Amino acid sequence: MHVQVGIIGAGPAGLLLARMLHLQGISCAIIESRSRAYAEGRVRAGLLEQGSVDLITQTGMGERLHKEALVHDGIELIFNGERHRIDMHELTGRRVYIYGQQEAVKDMIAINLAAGVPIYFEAEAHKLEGIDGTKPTIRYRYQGKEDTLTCDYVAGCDGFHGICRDAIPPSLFKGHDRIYPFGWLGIMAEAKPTCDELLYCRHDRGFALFTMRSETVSRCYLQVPPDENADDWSDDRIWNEFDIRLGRHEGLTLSTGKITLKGVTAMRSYVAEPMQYGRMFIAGDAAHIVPPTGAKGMNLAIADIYVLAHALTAFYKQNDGSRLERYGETCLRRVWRAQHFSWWMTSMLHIMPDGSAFDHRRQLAELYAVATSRAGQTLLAENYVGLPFED
Ligand code: RFL
Ligand code: PHB
Repeated sequence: MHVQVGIIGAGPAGLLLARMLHLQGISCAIIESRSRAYAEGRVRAGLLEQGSVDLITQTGMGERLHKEALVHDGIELIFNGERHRIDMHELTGRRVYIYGQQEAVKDMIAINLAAGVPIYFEAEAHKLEGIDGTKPTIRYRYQGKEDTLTCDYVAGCDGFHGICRDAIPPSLFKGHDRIYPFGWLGIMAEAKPTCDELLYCRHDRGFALFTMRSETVSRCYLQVPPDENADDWSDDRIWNEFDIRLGRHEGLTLSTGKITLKGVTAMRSYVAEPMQYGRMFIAGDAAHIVPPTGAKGMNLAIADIYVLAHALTAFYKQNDGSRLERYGETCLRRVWRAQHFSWWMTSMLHIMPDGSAFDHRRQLAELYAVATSRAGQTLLAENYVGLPFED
């Protein structure tokens, strides 16, 4: 089979790219190692920036999102026994949306398939050939057989554990990595949200985040040691810890319910440079990872695709390859801003296991500096709702 763009990975990045290319009449196909049910059931992100929602809407994939998403104007920071609200809409004119990543993925798969974009599920790409020439080939295994997809360009949307990033020659490649000495225990619960906005809590026992998926489903996270076993956390222990880290505040009571899912996620920051080699471009988690505190992972994947889809369109429609040449450079400006923001939110809100009394006092001072000054709140809000897309 031959297509103009061969896409590896049916996560948010690969699926959005397929949709944007299809709308421009550029042929593509997606190779995805997992089954459709697995890709649609994977619980991950939940917060979309306004710009991500606008792009999903413009590409005709926002119908269910606009019916079901919860729209948020602000967040709260809770520290030192105090609640501080940041009114992001008043500060920036923009909002954020709560809509489960797997719901967005379901919508994108259905719309791509209905439009006739081929998605090969349970097809594992294992080798790229000729990406430094003019006819790249993706080798993959599908239904027990070896197969090939030839294309003009390869889009590596295959997540952090994919194969594309490793196809960049080591002599040209640099991976910037930071591992954090803690992880997040994440739960999903049949419980109405504790508050109708997200609560980011810094407590001496560790960070806690209260978020949600709907008016009846809570999604909450606790800072835990990175190698923590989720099975060591009974439901009672989990709710008790959330109760302590939330603290006592007038009009705010922890809402509890049946826990339907729990798991521990490691926290890291990672950037691959460059994000392209020859005729291959990497996008989303294949190229960068952020700790989830800033809610940037899926949004960065979407922002990369905005750049890549426009660059491929300029090449095929106007014979202008200059945007493709600048793809990685353009993306990395935003990627490093999001890296800084995600690192900043993480370091400001988590307890460092080896932190001294000085570190704790300094951290509280920083939180006061942000939460009690309009300039500080604006810096946080502008980054949280998302920087404008550029291409
Ligand atoms: P994905 O979603 O990992 O998709 C990559 C796809 O590639 C497939 N694949 C292959 N297919 C064929 N052949 C191979 N050799 C392949 N190797 C891999 C995989 O099966 C998969 O389907 O990457 P993508 O598209 O770049 O999307 C990135 C996002 O998934 C990720 O950044 C977010 O989930 C991160 N994230 C959050 N992002 C946000 O914007 N807002 C949030 O609120 C947010 N919260 C989170 C998060 C991630 C979390 N975890 C579990 C890591 C909360 C958590 C707890
Ligand atoms: C989520 O809803 O899963 C979520 C929201 C905000 C974050 C991280 C995760 O910062």
